[in-house]
Amino acid sequence: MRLFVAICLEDAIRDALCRASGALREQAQFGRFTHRNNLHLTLAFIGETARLADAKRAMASVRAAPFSLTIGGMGRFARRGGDLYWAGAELSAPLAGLQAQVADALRKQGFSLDDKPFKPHLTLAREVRLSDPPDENALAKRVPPMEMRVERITLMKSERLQGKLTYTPLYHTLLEEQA
Ligand code: 2AM
Repeated sequence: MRLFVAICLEDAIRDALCRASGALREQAQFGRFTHRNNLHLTLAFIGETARLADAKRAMASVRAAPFSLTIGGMGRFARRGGDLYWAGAELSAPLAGLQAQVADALRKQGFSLDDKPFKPHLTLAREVRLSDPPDENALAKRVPPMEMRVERITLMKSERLQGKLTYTPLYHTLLEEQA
């Protein structure tokens, strides 16, 4: 199975992201837009594995306090064949600490993760082709700043069901105030 660890989003945030990606969809000649249910912030991508118990053990070892996540802005990663558009998330100290802890816990369980620096983003669309892509400043204004309280992280399974990309939560770790 294909696994990753994510922060799932509140409804109000999903709504705002859908508004921003809807506007992009109207302008685009082509794009694969993330379904509302699939919007998330990835903390670690595990990839294909059969070791679900080890992934859960890593999740269970994470100790972190709830924190406020700031989402906002939009950006673009240029890709051949169509760009990836994302909404930003602020790399605050609690988010960076949590991501590092999740990655360490997974590595301790023997998973090998990408060691590129963490760039928190919420993918809104892939393979987007736009004849006149908005410039960086205009894009940044398309998602207003929003905050949400992060109280759990989730181990997700990613699969295609009847051709549809489907994410299923398999395990949660609650974030709790640390003594
Ligand atoms: P992306 O949206 O930037 O592609 C599920 O695929 C999640 O894991 C997505 O948020 C995806 O990020 C992330 N991810 C990170 N590395 C990945 C990889 N090598 N292959 C697929 N997804 C990856």
